[in-house]
Amino acid sequence: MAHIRIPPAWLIREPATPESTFLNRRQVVKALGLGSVALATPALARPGAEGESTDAPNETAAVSPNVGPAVKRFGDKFPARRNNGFELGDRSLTPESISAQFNNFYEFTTTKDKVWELAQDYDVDPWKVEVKGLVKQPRTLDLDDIFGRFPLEERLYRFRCVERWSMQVPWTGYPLRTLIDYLEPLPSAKYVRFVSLLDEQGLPGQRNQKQYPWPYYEALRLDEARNDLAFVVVGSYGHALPMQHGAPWRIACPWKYGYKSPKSIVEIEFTDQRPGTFWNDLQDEEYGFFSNVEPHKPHPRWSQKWEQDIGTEETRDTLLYNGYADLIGSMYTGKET
Ligand SMILES: Nc1nc2c(c(=O)[nH]1)N[C@H]1C(S)=C(S)[C@@H](COP(=O)(O)O)O[C@H]1N2
Ligand SMILES: [Mo]
Repeated sequence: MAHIRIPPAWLIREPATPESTFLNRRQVVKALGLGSVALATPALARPGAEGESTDAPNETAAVSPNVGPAVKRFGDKFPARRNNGFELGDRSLTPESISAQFNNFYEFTTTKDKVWELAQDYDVDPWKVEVKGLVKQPRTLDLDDIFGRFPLEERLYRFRCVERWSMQVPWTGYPLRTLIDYLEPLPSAKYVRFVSLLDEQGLPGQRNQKQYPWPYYEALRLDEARNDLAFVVVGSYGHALPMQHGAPWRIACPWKYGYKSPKSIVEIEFTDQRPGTFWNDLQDEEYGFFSNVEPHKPHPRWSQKWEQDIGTEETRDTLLYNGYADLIGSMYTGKET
């Protein structure tokens, strides 16, 4: 496939202004009424956790696409050709200086504006992905498989967290269906389960937050995983994926709340029974298995009718399936979600 190597306009970024960025992110969190552990169940939230986000901003912080030595060797694959079939409509792309410094990645910390710093030096090379369960042949994938086996494309996707913040990101990767077809699940397989990395030594959040059932795990029904929108992500903003976004690879499932898009995946399993998922197992009433973005289905602790853009700080109405209803089609018609 021909890759047009013209750097997209958003690669030419304005100089990062970390202080205002950090303060702004904090204001968003405040406006949303979210502490730094908003996603957590009430029982898991530590008293005073909200205070964490008032740390002095790091003056020296700058945007750094910390792809690490791991994925630098795949640098020539970026930027990939953009697939123009995915438009953001009325929204603009979120600057990388904002989206890459405001992350949910509890393996590092629950403090969103600290993840990127803690993730900075994490090395993901070598990386193995175990493929198991109802599959023609169990196998182990490595970085060459993940980065090099399928043609890469760039897609502009909306992204909506259950906590009501949203952003728009240029992801690079390929349809999850492409990977699934390559792995050849058996006809009896009905679900695909993903497990994220486990590394107590290297991941402060796993070391310090023993109340969580590490490693993080998620799952999709196989028809959801085969929907064209479900995307394997290996890059963002025209380069390999930085650790804070889930290097070396993660899922982007943009019609669902963010936690359905697991990061830093080390295991893929095909099953015929619906697998448990991290947040659903912790708090079923708050985080359903399907967790599609549905404005009229409130979270028990807040309405989902509106959301706030972390880039523009604009508040707007939540769209059904995050604006992807047309592409979802009849996937949920007549089925309980
Ligand atoms: N392994 C893992 N994957 C994860 C999470 C996490 O804590 N650990 N957080 C989820 C949540 S709640 C969201 S909103 C998105 C955030 O992705 P981003 O930080 O790249 O924006 O990642 C999802 N995937
Ligand atoms: Mo989220």
